[in-house]
Amino acid sequence: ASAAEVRVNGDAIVHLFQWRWDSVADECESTLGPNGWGGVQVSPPQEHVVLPSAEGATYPWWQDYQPVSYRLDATRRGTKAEFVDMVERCRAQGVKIYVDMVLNHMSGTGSAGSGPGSAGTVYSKYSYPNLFNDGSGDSYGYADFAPCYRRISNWGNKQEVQDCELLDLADLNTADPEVRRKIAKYMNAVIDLGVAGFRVDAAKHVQEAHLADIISRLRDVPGFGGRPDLFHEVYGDGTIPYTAYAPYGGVTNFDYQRAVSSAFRDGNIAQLGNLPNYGGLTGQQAVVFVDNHDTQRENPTLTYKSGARYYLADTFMMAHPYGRPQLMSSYAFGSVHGQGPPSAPNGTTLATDCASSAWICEHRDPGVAGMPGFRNAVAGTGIGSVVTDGNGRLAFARGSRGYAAFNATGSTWSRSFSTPLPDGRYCNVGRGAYDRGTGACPGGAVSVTGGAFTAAIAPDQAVALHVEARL
Ligand code: LM2
Ligand code: CA
Repeated sequence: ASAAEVRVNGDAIVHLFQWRWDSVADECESTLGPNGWGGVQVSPPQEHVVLPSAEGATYPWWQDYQPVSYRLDATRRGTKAEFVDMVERCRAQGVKIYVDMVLNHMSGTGSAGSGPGSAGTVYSKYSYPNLFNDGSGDSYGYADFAPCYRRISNWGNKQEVQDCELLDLADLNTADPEVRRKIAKYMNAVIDLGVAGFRVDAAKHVQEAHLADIISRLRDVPGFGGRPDLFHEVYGDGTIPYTAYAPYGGVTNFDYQRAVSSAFRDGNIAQLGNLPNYGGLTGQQAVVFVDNHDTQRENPTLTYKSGARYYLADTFMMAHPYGRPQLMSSYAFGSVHGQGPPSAPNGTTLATDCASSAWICEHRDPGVAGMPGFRNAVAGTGIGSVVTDGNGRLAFARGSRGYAAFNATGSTWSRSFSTPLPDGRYCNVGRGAYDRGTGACPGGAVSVTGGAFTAAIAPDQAVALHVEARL
């Protein structure tokens, strides 16, 4: 297809955590493309350790954060052919694939100390003899790892945080241009397949100049065109601020995550109209989220387990212009940190079934499904006409293209809202996606007359109206 024929959706990304490649492809066609999602973050596609039993879990999800080669041909989520098919089917829907890129480290210690990986490569910590299986002989040996060779102990020392081992994981010596060449070789291999972006895992643990050099080696994206779109996973602090990584792409904003999640949990949202630059990041620089795969386990302020209030926070995140939203989409999990996704006895992941209780599929919730459409319709507008009522209620306009109201209290919010929206009948996309083709509007209609509408917003629900969903 020529560049003009390539459809591109907006900036909203959903993390289909641990989904099989074929399930992601199906979801792009059935749901993500039609609802206007711009991207999917997929779990790492490179060969990883395989742990039938570790820390109380069978095949823990975190196997994937211990790569043993850059081979794509066998992860628990499918084959290389299935990966390629996914990239192409999602692209046809305007949905970019973002690869979760583990480049700081390889495997760790303990039960993952050595063995064959998911594609059969024999490895041990500091020894990865066959990185590409392409006859190149590219490998990593002991000298390719940062000379610290021990776990990070002083988190107040930048050099140690970047050049010693995170969680005892073998820390790649990115000071060496040959190491950077091999990392970029893998990234270019997936770019050539059509991957359009990367979530850079543990970016804070890699020196900024080394990341800049790796990025400079990347090729343009075929299909969508342009430079690959990267965002860096940085848990900013006094030693290494978020802003250190802003010159190299988007940056994950955990300060936003903590502030916005607790504001919703506590019913204290009236202050969220004009958001500060959390962590020093501007809205253009920040990637924002209510939870991610780590916080939902380790710091669960709000997750799917919290119910409607959680989904309301996601609705807000999608409606507000600050940051690029990244929505978590989970499988159900209990108290074991490493509990893996629904799997076959051999450790390969089962197809996603959003109708089963084993998969949560937050992105299909009525509070979320219509919001990429809202976001795409109001892109480029600011916040106006802010209304509050007590601590738990907030409404705002997005230029004259959209309007949204949030009720984070236990009682119905009934009132008339003045809005810059043109008069007309609108679908409430805060309670379900609007289907332009069929005109289906599960969220119900709202009429704007004389520059105002009246609504009775149920507890922990929202109203969201925009000009592309006029009935
Ligand atoms: C990340 N971002 O910076 C990921 O978002 C996070 O999920 C990863 O941790 C981490 N960094 C490394 O990529 C997960 C998980 C850990 C797990 C690691 C590596 O949260 O529990 O650590 O992946 O698989 C496991 C064991 C740990 C052990 C380590 C190394 O849980 O006890 O440390 O492997 O063997 C001795
Ligand atoms: Ca490092």
